[in-house]
Parts: sequence; C-alpha cells; structure tokens
Amino acid sequence: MTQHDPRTVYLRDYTPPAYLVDEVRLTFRLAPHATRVLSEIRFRPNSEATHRDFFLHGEGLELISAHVDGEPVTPELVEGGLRLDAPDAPFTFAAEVEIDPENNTALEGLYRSNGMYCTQCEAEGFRKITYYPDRPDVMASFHVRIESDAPVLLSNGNPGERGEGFAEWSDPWPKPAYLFALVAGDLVAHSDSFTTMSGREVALNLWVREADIDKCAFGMEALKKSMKWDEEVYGREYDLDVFNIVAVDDFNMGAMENKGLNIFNSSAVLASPETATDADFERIEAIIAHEYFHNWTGNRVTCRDWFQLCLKEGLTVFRDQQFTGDMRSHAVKRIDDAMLLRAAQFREDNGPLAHPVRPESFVEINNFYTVTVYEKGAEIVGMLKRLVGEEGYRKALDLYFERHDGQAVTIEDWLKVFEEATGRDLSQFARWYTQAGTPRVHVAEDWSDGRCTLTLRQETPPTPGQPEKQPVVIPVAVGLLNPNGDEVVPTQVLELTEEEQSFAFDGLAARPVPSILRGFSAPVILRQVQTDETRAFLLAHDTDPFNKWEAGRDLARAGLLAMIQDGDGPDAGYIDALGRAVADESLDPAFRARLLALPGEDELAQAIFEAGQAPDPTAIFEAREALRQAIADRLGDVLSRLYDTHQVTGPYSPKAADAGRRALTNAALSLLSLSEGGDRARVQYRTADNMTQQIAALGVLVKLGEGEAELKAFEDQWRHERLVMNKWFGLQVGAARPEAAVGIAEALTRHPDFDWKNPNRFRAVFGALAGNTAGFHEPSGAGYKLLADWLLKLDPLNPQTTARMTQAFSTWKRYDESRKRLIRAELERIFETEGLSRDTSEMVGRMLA
Ligand code: 0A1
Ligand code: ZN
Repeated sequence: MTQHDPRTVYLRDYTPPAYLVDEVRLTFRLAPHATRVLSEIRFRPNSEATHRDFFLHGEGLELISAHVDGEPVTPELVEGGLRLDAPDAPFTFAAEVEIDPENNTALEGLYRSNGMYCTQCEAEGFRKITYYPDRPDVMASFHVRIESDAPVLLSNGNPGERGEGFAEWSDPWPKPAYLFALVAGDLVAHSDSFTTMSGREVALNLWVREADIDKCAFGMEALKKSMKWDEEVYGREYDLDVFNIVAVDDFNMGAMENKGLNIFNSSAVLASPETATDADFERIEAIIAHEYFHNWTGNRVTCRDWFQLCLKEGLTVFRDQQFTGDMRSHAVKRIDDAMLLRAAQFREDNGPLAHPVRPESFVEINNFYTVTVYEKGAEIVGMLKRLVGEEGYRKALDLYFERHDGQAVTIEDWLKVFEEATGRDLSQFARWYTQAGTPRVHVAEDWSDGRCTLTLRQETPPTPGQPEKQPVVIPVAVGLLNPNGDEVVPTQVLELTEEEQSFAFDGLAARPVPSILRGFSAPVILRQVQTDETRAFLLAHDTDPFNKWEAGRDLARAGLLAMIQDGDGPDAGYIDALGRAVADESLDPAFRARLLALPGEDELAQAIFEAGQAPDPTAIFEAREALRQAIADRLGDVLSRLYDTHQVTGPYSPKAADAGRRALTNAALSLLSLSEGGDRARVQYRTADNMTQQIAALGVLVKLGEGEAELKAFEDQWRHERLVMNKWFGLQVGAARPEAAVGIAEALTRHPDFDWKNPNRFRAVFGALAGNTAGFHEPSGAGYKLLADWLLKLDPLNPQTTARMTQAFSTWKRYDESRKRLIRAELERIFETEGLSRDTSEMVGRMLA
C-alpha cells in the first residue's frame, strides 16, 4: 500500500533547497492556547538549486502577518505550507503566527507537559511552530527571545540577555530546524560544570520538577563521563558555554539531542536507588551518552535528508555502545546488543515492515525511527570498523569531522571518507545500506590431512519490494579450538564477499572445533549443523565470551525446539552444562546472569515458523516454563549457593560490578522460586532498600501467583512516583499467565492512574501486553481486539506512539489460520477507520500488503 500512497516521498526525488538560510530570529510570546511566534528569516538563493520556487513548510499555524524585507505580503497558503514569489537575491522573510500548545496532544512541535512548555522538532515538528524550510539540509544560526512569566526560559546555544518576563538565547552553530528546542516552566536545576580538553568551562544543568531533584545525580555523572569519553576516544570537544538537559513526562521517544538543550523523557534521565533499577541506570547512562554524542554525530555533521537518518543514528548508537562497553563490560554489552538485535531487528527484517537501513521511500518519516535504522545501522558501523581496523576507523572519523563539519551529508559521503582514509573499495559494502533483510550464513566444515576448511555460503531472503538479493560483505570472525579446549587459531576475520567461499586452516594436529562469528561480528543468522556435544564444549571452553554465551543459547534453543516440536522432555545435558558454567567463579556474574536467560518466546516462534510450522504461543510458553522448572529442580544447590554468596552487601551503588551480582542473584531467585516457593522472594521484597531488589522480588511473587499483598503494598508505597508506577502497571501484564494477561491489562486500563494520554503509561500496559507473547496471542483474539481498540482511541491524539505500537501485530503471518484471521480483521478495522493518521495508516498498510 505504501507504494501507491500519493503521499509517498522518494529518496530519488531529492533536490537541493532553492534558498538557504543564514540566520533566524524568533520571538515566542507564550500563552497556553494562543502562543505567538514571530520569525525573521534571512534567505539567500542557493547556487546549487535547480529551481527558484520558494516554499516554506507549515502545519496547523494561523498566519497573522507576513513581510518580505519589511513590506507586507500575502503568501499563498497551500497544503503543508506556503508559497511566495521570492526575490532572486538575499531577502528577509518575517511572519507572525499563532499556535495552540495546550491542545497539542501529538507531542510534536510546541506542546505542554505538566504545565510546562516544551518542544519536539525531529523529524518534521518545527513546521508546527512557524513557517520555515523544515528540512535538515537548511542549516542556520538561531537567535531566540522567549517572553513568558515562567521562571525558567531555555533555548539552544548560549544564554543572552535575561530580564523580567523574557530571556534570549543565541546559538552560533548552524543547525537544521529539527534541532531547535524551547522550554519554559517552573523547573529547578541540578548543576555542575565540566572543563573541556582545551580548558573551557561548560555549565551543566539538569532541569527537573522540584519533586525530582533527588533523581539527578546519576544523570549528571553520566553526562560528565560522556563528555570526557568523547574527548578521549574521538577527540571531540563540546562547543557551547552551557549544556542543558530537561526532563519531561510526556514524550514519544527516549530523548532528543537538540543543540545544547537536550530534552529527555523523564524515564530516560531520572534515577535514584529507591526508584530505578540497575537496568534503568544503565539505560540512562547510555541515553545521556547517546544524546551528548549527537553533538558531533548529528548536530555538527547532520543529514542531508531523512533517508540518511542512519548516518547520525547508526553511528551514534555505535558510539554509545562503545561507551557502555568501556564503562562496564564489552562482553556483556555485546551480548545485550545481540539479544536486542535478534529480538527486535531480526523480527522487523523478517516481516512485512522490513526496510533497508537507508530506506528509499516513506510516507511518514516518524515511522522510520526503527531498530533497523538504529541498531542495524550501528552494526554496519561496527563491521566497517572491524574491516578497516582501529587505526583506519580513527583516520576515517577524523576525516569525516574535518571535511563535513557544518554540513548536511549522505551515506555516500560517509563511505567516501572510509575509502579515502583506508584505500578500501566499499562499493559492495554499501549494499548493507540499501538491501533489507537478514543474511543467513551457512557453514560447512571439512577436515582432512591437517587442514580444516570452512565453506561459508550467504543468502538473504526476499523482503517487501526486494525480491532479489545480492551478496554483501560479511566479516566473519573465527577462531579454532583444539579438542582439549586450547585455542589453536586465535580470532581472525574472514571476509565473505561471494555467495559461497571456502577458507582453509592448515597444519593442524587434530580436528579443531571452530568458533564462528565470534563477538557476533556481523548481523546475520548463522546456520551451522552442530552437535549438542560441540555446543557444550564451546560453552565450557570458548575463549570468546560472546560465543561462549551463544553456545549455551544454542543448546537451550535446540532443547526448547525439541520440547515444542517433538514432545521431548528437558535436556539434562544442557542443564548440567549450564550448571557448570554458572558455577564457574572465574566468570563475571553479569555474564553468568545472561547465561541463565532462555531464548525468548518470540524468537522461538520465528524459529518454528522458519522450520515450516505455525508456532503455538501457548506451547512455547509451556515449554519454557517446563525447562525453567527442570533447571530449578536439577540445579537447586548451585542456584541456592549463587543466591547466597553473591548478595551485595553495603549501600546500594548502580556500578556495574554490583549490578552484575544483583542480576545473577535475581536470575537465581526467579528459578529457585519454582522449586522452593516464594519465601526467599518475600524476604527480599521486605528487606530491599533499592528498586532492583524490590521489583525483582515482586516479579517473582506475581509470577508464582502469590504477589497480591506485595502488589498492593507497592502501589501504596509508590502511588506518587510516576516512573515507578509505570513498572507496577507493566509488571502485572508482563508477568501474567497467558490466559490472564488480557484480562489484567483490561482491568488496569480502568485504574484511576491509567493516564492513557501519557505515552509512558500507555506503553507500560500495552507494550507489556505485546511483549507477553502467549498472552497477547491468546487464542480467542481478545488481546488483539483490546490493543486495536486502544490504538484507535489514541491515534487521533498521538499518531506517532500509536503507529509505533501497531508493530505488535507485525508477526501475524507466521501464525495459524485462526489467529491470522483474527489479526487481519483487527488490522483491517484499524486501516479502514475514517480519519486514521498518516503514521498509523502507513504502518498498518505495510503490514496488510
Ligand atoms: N533523535 C533522537 C530520537 C528521536 C526521534 C524522533 C523524535 O520525535 C519524533 C524524538 C526523538 C535520538 O536518536 O535520540
Ligand atoms: Zn539518536
């Protein structure tokens, strides 16, 4: 349906802007329902343009007046903006418009959250603020005056004059309008400062509501660490006198990198030991880093058009992954990233929403802030780095910043700096950006006369609009182990460029055990015929932590599939191998916690579908439960010992070492409860002095069906903490048994605190429902209907979050006829709804196509 939508925008239609902007002056007279925005924009003809049509984007604006060089003009108001006969010479366009922030429920443009004014302009929100060439290749310096009696008035750049009822801000760095931001409200700051590598002092402020001032310290530390890291690792220095971060409760995404004024979803920045889990702390550290790193990868060097989104997002995600690895553990971070990629990106790549990392068309760009653009985009950067090496990567990045500072560029520009810095031809590599789908790499192994030959064959299944696929460049990191467990060939990177290629290793005394795709060196699915003995061997001996973990994961997956498909019982061999690995005190507790996590239900469903069967979500759920029960029964002693000996003593700290111990003891607790009951969890719940321990215990009790009293106590304790209450809502749905999940979700929507217009709260319930695979796919279809009803309710208010959440349905084609019919009916009901947003209609249309 996308193909035929008249609103489709194509990469191939890109043309340079007719006019460029040198400078923008904006005055905001803030009022809840009638904010006036006065603009003065200095235009000049673009010598590279192919035409002189003057068009400014604008949506939902009431034009009060317009002037060109001081003379009143009457522009032609057209769909999506205005047109004007403009001079073929520099001129100033001025306008006054009126907007209604209070009624802006889409959370795009200028809106209100808890009485404060804030903005979200990426991707195309600035056009809801005033008339402007709202495209990223138009970069200008902004000067802003805010008139309001709110105590705190912020915009991008450096502060200027401040007086009774007004404040001025000036941003000297040319930027596209999507990086514009404004905040006005009753806020307090947690302040600090940072001295940059050239000795400049930067004032740092984290602005929050007064009640949240105790949740800022960690975010501030994360910011300072990020600033330092970017100097040390990438040589990038911050470039303004101040760096402001603001926390808002109503926000569609995690956070936004507006120049010098990052705006954060409060869930992505506020944390205290009592209210945030270890996972929250880690996520916050990563998001703060991500937004900060955008200052160079995104802001100083930006995207020419939205098709190039991965240019800033893939690179910035890669940078934040490196940062988290440096701050915590590279091995564990790689495992977590691979799990996310498989759970979300492979799912996307193997379904109706598959698209290239650089898409070629879109109807609504907000629908392309996807795991493919972000996470697969980051994987591509990682592969590039692996192929050109540390030094080549650093040279290429230095060149990228030097050459493109202040520019809006493309993936071609990005690849060109790598080609020039390293002398490598990247024309085939570039297919990673244009070709959708997850490559499968099949491995065949041969052994004779001291020679081990690995034959690798790649194949990428068709995706929507791309029936034929070309081979891509796949770096496959391989090491060989001797049968005694020693490493005989250390890791080397094989470059698979053809459809099929063989790689030989000579002079080996005994047939080795290959460890392939070490470190998850490429975002592919490895198809390798391996015995359980080999997997157990790699789990015990692999020197590569990723593949060590992977071997355990493969064993678990194979065992689970045999339980589901062949009615086998739990695999005792796997459980024993797992027991030995988790008891190995030389291994990092965080790593061992990852070993104890079983492959997810959705991943198993996809594997069964690929094996030619319709997955039964209930059977998958039951098999996982049965395996967990068997692990608990067989490894009781080991788990109990782990639980007792790895408790963290002393005051809570979110530091990685402690978090790892808690992850391990909580994984053990969850299993132990299956054989022992809920006593340990009840004690942990009662004695917990931090949210990690408290919510883990609560989750265990709820899963056991014994958590009623604690759920009530938790609600009483945390009723006034919005972020904690999101957990309370989500946990009940996520931990519910399949037959109960929909009913619980439905009941929660009637809870007085179910503020469905708040995206975090909406996601807490419905994201959890979609994530409870067996519950959502409960055979009556009640889950589908409940979600569809609520999406239809949310769509007129907040298309962006609605569209995003339709993805819960994206795997519908893998299920049985009955479920397919039920889901299709809901998708059609949504699709045919009159007045459906462009966002949601594009997503649902693609799923139905
Ligand atoms: N650029 C931000 C993500 C973001 C994207 C779109 C938004 O609204 C439509 C908001 C935030 C990032 O990568 O963090
Ligand atoms: Zn980003």
